[in-house]
Amino acid sequence: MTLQALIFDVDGTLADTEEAHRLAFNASFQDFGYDWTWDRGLYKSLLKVTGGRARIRHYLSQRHPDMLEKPGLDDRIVEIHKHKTRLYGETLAGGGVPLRPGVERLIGEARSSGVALALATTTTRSNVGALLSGTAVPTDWFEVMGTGEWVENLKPAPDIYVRVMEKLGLGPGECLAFEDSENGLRAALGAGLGVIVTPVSYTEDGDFSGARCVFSDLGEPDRPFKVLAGDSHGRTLVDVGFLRILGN
Ligand code: XBP
Ligand code: MG
Repeated sequence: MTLQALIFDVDGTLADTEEAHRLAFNASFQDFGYDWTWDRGLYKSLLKVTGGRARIRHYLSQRHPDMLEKPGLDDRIVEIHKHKTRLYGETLAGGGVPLRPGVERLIGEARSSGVALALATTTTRSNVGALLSGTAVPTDWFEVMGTGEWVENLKPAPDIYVRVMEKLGLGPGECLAFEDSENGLRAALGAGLGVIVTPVSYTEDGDFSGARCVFSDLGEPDRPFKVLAGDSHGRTLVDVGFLRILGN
């Protein structure tokens, strides 16, 4: 195959953002006067439900089922989530969460090699902007930015990857996807893509069968990745040359 594009998930893959999301959810609940608190263990299990609004609804169905009967609950969830997004954006503006090892390097290298860049995420466009605003990677480097607003069915449904490839005008054999979670991996595999998984602490327990490779991160020249599954072909970092081999 000729590798034409790299499609990156955002949360967990570009940066380890889930802790900032968790704290923003909790702060929003507090500001709305609810005594709901998501600790790390609970949040890890709630991450199985992608998308903040669906996650809040799922939590209520599990822990506060009486809330589901309240009139106007859906509107209330939208308000809580909007406020959460504002708080999260404030935390991230100006580099609150750094990019993961190798991300800036690989993205820069793809650009200079003529390989297109795209995003396929469950989160909102404003959160992507907030994350990247504090980094050396501007949003306009991504030819396509597929965000949660684009699709009805969030990951693990393949829809977001299918839409992104439609916009790129490319097929799955010409692209590779980067994910950190089992839900993300299933979404990308469902769209027919080859996938490189770089888990974070919130997602490391996932079942990553079907991934081309699972690495601790993308690696840097002075900071090799750890191989968690798959064949690294003797490499110590993910670069475009290696991806061309993996894509085949
Ligand atoms: C990430 C998510 C998101 C974030 C929260 O999934 O599931 O919901 O946790 O962001 P992925 P929002 O990395 O697979 O895209 O509150 O904006 O949904
Ligand atoms: Mg992710």
